[in-house]
Amino acid sequence: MRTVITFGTFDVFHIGHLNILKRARSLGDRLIVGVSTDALNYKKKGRYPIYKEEDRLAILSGLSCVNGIFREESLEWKGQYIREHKADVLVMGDDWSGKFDCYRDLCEVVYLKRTADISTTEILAGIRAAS
Ligand code: C2G
Repeated sequence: MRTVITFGTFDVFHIGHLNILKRARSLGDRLIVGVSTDALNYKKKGRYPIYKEEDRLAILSGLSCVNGIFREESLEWKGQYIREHKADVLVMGDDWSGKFDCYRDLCEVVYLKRTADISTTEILAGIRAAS
Protein backbone atom coordinates (compact mmCIF):
# COMPACT_ATOMS: atom_id res chain seq x y z
CA MET A 1 0.00 0.00 0.00
CA ARG A 2 1.62 3.23 -1.21
CA THR A 3 0.32 6.32 0.59
CA VAL A 4 0.48 9.78 -0.93
CA ILE A 5 0.12 12.93 1.20
CA THR A 6 -0.49 16.50 0.09
CA PHE A 7 -1.37 19.81 1.72
CA GLY A 8 -3.29 22.94 0.85
CA THR A 9 -6.02 25.41 1.67
CA PHE A 10 -8.19 24.50 -1.34
CA ASP A 11 -10.21 27.71 -0.95
CA VAL A 12 -12.90 28.37 -3.60
CA PHE A 13 -12.26 24.85 -4.92
CA HIS A 14 -11.39 24.88 -8.64
CA ILE A 15 -10.12 22.68 -11.50
CA GLY A 16 -6.43 23.29 -10.62
CA HIS A 17 -7.11 21.78 -7.17
CA LEU A 18 -8.93 18.78 -8.67
CA ASN A 19 -6.16 18.19 -11.23
CA ILE A 20 -3.38 18.07 -8.66
CA LEU A 21 -5.38 15.82 -6.33
CA LYS A 22 -6.16 13.32 -9.11
CA ARG A 23 -2.52 13.31 -10.27
CA ALA A 24 -1.31 12.91 -6.67
CA ARG A 25 -3.69 9.98 -6.13
CA SER A 26 -2.41 8.31 -9.31
CA LEU A 27 1.09 8.15 -7.76
CA GLY A 28 -0.09 5.71 -5.08
CA ASP A 29 -2.92 3.59 -3.69
CA ARG A 30 -4.40 6.13 -1.30
CA LEU A 31 -4.31 9.92 -0.97
CA ILE A 32 -4.38 11.74 2.36
CA VAL A 33 -4.90 15.52 2.34
CA GLY A 34 -3.85 17.97 5.05
CA VAL A 35 -6.28 20.89 4.80
CA SER A 36 -4.92 24.17 6.21
CA THR A 37 -7.00 25.46 9.09
CA ASP A 38 -8.47 28.96 8.92
CA ALA A 39 -5.95 30.04 11.58
CA LEU A 40 -2.98 28.66 9.61
CA ASN A 41 -4.24 30.36 6.47
CA TYR A 42 -4.41 33.67 8.32
CA LYS A 43 -0.77 33.17 9.37
CA LYS A 44 0.30 32.23 5.82
CA LYS A 45 -1.66 34.78 3.79
CA GLY A 46 -2.79 37.48 6.22
CA ARG A 47 -6.47 36.76 5.52
CA TYR A 48 -9.07 34.13 6.28
CA PRO A 49 -10.24 31.86 3.44
CA ILE A 50 -13.55 32.64 1.71
CA TYR A 51 -14.81 29.10 2.35
CA LYS A 52 -14.80 28.18 6.02
CA GLU A 53 -12.69 25.32 7.32
CA GLU A 54 -15.60 22.88 7.83
CA ASP A 55 -16.80 23.41 4.25
CA ARG A 56 -13.29 23.03 2.77
CA LEU A 57 -12.89 19.79 4.74
CA ALA A 58 -16.31 18.55 3.54
CA ILE A 59 -15.51 19.31 -0.12
CA LEU A 60 -12.17 17.47 0.08
CA SER A 61 -13.62 14.46 1.89
CA GLY A 62 -16.38 14.19 -0.74
CA LEU A 63 -13.93 13.61 -3.60
CA SER A 64 -13.48 10.07 -4.92
CA CYS A 65 -9.71 10.59 -5.36
CA VAL A 66 -9.30 11.51 -1.66
CA ASN A 67 -9.11 8.68 0.87
CA GLY A 68 -8.59 10.67 4.06
CA ILE A 69 -8.31 14.22 5.35
CA PHE A 70 -6.93 15.95 8.44
CA ARG A 71 -6.42 19.52 9.58
CA GLU A 72 -2.99 21.02 8.79
CA GLU A 73 -2.41 23.22 11.83
CA SER A 74 1.20 24.22 11.30
CA LEU A 75 3.55 24.44 8.31
CA GLU A 76 6.32 23.21 10.64
CA TRP A 77 4.65 19.87 11.45
CA LYS A 78 4.96 18.25 8.01
CA GLY A 79 7.47 15.68 9.29
CA GLN A 80 5.04 14.59 12.01
CA TYR A 81 2.12 14.42 9.57
CA ILE A 82 4.19 12.34 7.12
CA ARG A 83 5.12 9.88 9.91
CA GLU A 84 1.63 9.77 11.44
CA HIS A 85 0.00 8.91 8.10
CA LYS A 86 2.88 6.61 7.05
CA ALA A 87 3.19 8.54 3.78
CA ASP A 88 5.49 7.19 1.07
CA VAL A 89 5.20 10.25 -1.18
CA LEU A 90 4.70 13.97 -0.48
CA VAL A 91 3.16 15.80 -3.45
CA MET A 92 2.96 19.59 -3.84
CA GLY A 93 2.45 21.99 -6.73
CA ASP A 94 5.58 23.45 -8.29
CA ASP A 95 4.91 26.85 -6.69
CA TRP A 96 6.46 25.08 -3.67
CA SER A 97 9.37 23.65 -5.68
CA GLY A 98 12.39 22.86 -3.48
CA LYS A 99 10.63 24.05 -0.30
CA PHE A 100 10.00 20.56 1.08
CA ASP A 101 13.21 18.82 -0.03
CA CYS A 102 14.16 18.52 3.66
CA TYR A 103 11.58 15.69 3.97
CA ARG A 104 13.38 13.50 1.41
CA ASP A 105 14.82 11.44 4.27
CA LEU A 106 11.24 10.54 5.33
CA CYS A 107 9.56 9.95 1.96
CA GLU A 108 9.70 10.68 -1.74
CA VAL A 109 9.00 14.37 -2.52
CA VAL A 110 7.34 15.21 -5.84
CA TYR A 111 6.42 18.66 -7.21
CA LEU A 112 3.75 18.61 -9.92
CA LYS A 113 3.25 21.37 -12.46
CA ARG A 114 0.41 23.71 -11.50
CA THR A 115 -2.60 24.01 -13.79
CA ALA A 116 -2.06 27.18 -15.84
CA ASP A 117 -4.27 30.27 -15.74
CA ILE A 118 -6.36 29.51 -12.68
CA SER A 119 -6.03 30.43 -9.03
CA THR A 120 -8.32 31.41 -6.18
CA THR A 121 -6.83 34.93 -6.31
CA GLU A 122 -7.67 35.29 -10.03
CA ILE A 123 -11.20 33.91 -9.51
CA LEU A 124 -11.81 36.44 -6.73
CA ALA A 125 -10.41 39.28 -8.86
CA GLY A 126 -12.73 38.22 -11.73
CA ILE A 127 -15.78 38.21 -9.45
CA ARG A 128 -14.89 41.65 -8.08
CA ALA A 129 -14.42 43.05 -11.60
CA ALA A 130 -17.77 41.61 -12.74
CA SER A 131 -19.79 42.98 -9.79
N1 C2G B 1 -2.56 24.20 -7.42
C1 C2G B 1 -2.35 23.76 -8.74
N2 C2G B 1 -2.77 24.54 -9.78
C2 C2G B 1 -3.39 25.72 -9.56
C3 C2G B 1 -3.62 26.16 -8.26
C4 C2G B 1 -3.19 25.37 -7.17
O1 C2G B 1 -1.77 22.69 -8.99
N3 C2G B 1 -3.75 26.46 -10.63
C5 C2G B 1 -2.08 23.36 -6.31
C6 C2G B 1 -1.04 24.07 -5.42
O2 C2G B 1 0.24 24.03 -6.03
C7 C2G B 1 -1.13 23.24 -4.14
C8 C2G B 1 -2.60 22.81 -4.13
O3 C2G B 1 -3.12 23.05 -5.43
O4 C2G B 1 -0.29 22.10 -4.23
C9 C2G B 1 -3.39 23.60 -3.11
O5 C2G B 1 -3.24 24.97 -3.41
P1 C2G B 1 -3.49 26.07 -2.28
O6 C2G B 1 -4.80 25.85 -1.66
O7 C2G B 1 -3.18 27.41 -2.87
O8 C2G B 1 -2.40 25.63 -1.23
P2 C2G B 1 -1.57 26.58 -0.30
O9 C2G B 1 -2.48 27.59 0.34
O10 C2G B 1 -0.37 27.02 -1.06
O11 C2G B 1 -1.17 25.59 0.89
O12 C2G B 1 1.71 23.24 3.68
C10 C2G B 1 1.55 23.77 2.41
C11 C2G B 1 0.36 24.62 2.30
O13 C2G B 1 -0.67 24.24 3.13
C12 C2G B 1 -0.08 24.75 0.86
